[in-house]
Amino acid sequence: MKLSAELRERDRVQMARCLELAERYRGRTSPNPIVGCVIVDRAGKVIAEGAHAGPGTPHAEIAALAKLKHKAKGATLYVNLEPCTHQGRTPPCAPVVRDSGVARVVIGMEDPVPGHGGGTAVLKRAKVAVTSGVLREDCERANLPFVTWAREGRPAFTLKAAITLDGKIATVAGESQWITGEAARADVMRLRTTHDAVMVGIGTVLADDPQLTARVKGARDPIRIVLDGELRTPPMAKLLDPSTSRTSPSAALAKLPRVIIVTGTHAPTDREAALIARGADVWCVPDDDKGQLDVTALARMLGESGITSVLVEGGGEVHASLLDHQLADQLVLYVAPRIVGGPAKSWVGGAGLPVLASAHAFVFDDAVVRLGDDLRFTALARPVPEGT
Ligand code: AOF
Ligand code: ZN
Repeated sequence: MKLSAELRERDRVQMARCLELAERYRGRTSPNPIVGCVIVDRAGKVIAEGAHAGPGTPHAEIAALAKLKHKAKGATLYVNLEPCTHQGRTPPCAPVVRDSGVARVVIGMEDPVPGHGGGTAVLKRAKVAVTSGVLREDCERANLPFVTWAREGRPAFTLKAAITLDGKIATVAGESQWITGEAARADVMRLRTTHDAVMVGIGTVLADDPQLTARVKGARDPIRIVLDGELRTPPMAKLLDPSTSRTSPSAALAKLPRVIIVTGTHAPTDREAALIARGADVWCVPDDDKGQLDVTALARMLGESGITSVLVEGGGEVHASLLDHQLADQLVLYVAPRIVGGPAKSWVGGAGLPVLASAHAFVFDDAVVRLGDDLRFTALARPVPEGT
């Protein structure tokens, strides 16, 4: 079907609205996607909207159709993810959409979960007009965690750092609090509420004793993950204090522990019991002779647990390790207009790359945002071209 320019523009506007509705539940739907749905009548007037609120609750299409008692004759239904055909925690949506009498369905992107697609075919067989790929890039971007998890079986990792203009995370004397101002630090809290988990290295736990909770009214706390090759996390560390976090990012993740300490095969076992007694789970992953934990194995384990997004808050060795293993999916950098110079630590450690051509490559994403005196940059990993 050839669409008029006017209709194509209307499709984009309604798809953008679907993403806006979906966005309200970011951080609460894992391992499910964020999905929004808009239904318009023949005149183009919105008659119902819906969004998916988390595992076990109705999918977005069903939430919107329920407001019309599942009858939408001649209407157009917009949804940022192809309607599903599988029986999961909830029944398949495509047949419900088909039976509602809608004349047209506009989809942002196909379902990336193997075996969950096929909704388009179900609709087309019933002579429902289907348009796919409206704002596809935005839809894929909005569901980066879900798409990464569905395609690669691991969470999407966001590397976050607060840095000076010369890329440092501390002065030569180790002073780091605070590089960025209050507005940037408040934005980090928002990031924590929109990720399933927050991960740091043991160095950060020993230096800062952080809680790593969201501290936003009404928000849920992420699961806390510590990379700790030798189990040096003090049992009295603040992040192990049961009063620092009671909530879970989503109903499907509620069975997971609040804190996961990840260690290697060479860790002293006598320290484990004290950490478990404080409510943490201790996970063991392979490590090399330098004590480097296998982050690829960890990523797989996190994916198997249904964690689809992890905010990595440093330090530099953790960031370097994720970059080196092609696990840095997006970056959020808060840059303060200050310079400290010298050999102070930069936000990425490791051995460094000698050849510019092999530098980790990113594409700047959203516009730069001003937060008080600071700026926030976001970037997405540039996909490695096939065959390299
Ligand atoms: C959602 N929300 O609005 C749509 C989804 O097992 P379930 O019932 O939780 O289904 C999850 C799958 O359903 C998900 O992986 C995706 O393939 C499909 N579509 N999921 O959570 C929605 N439309
Ligand atoms: Zn569905």
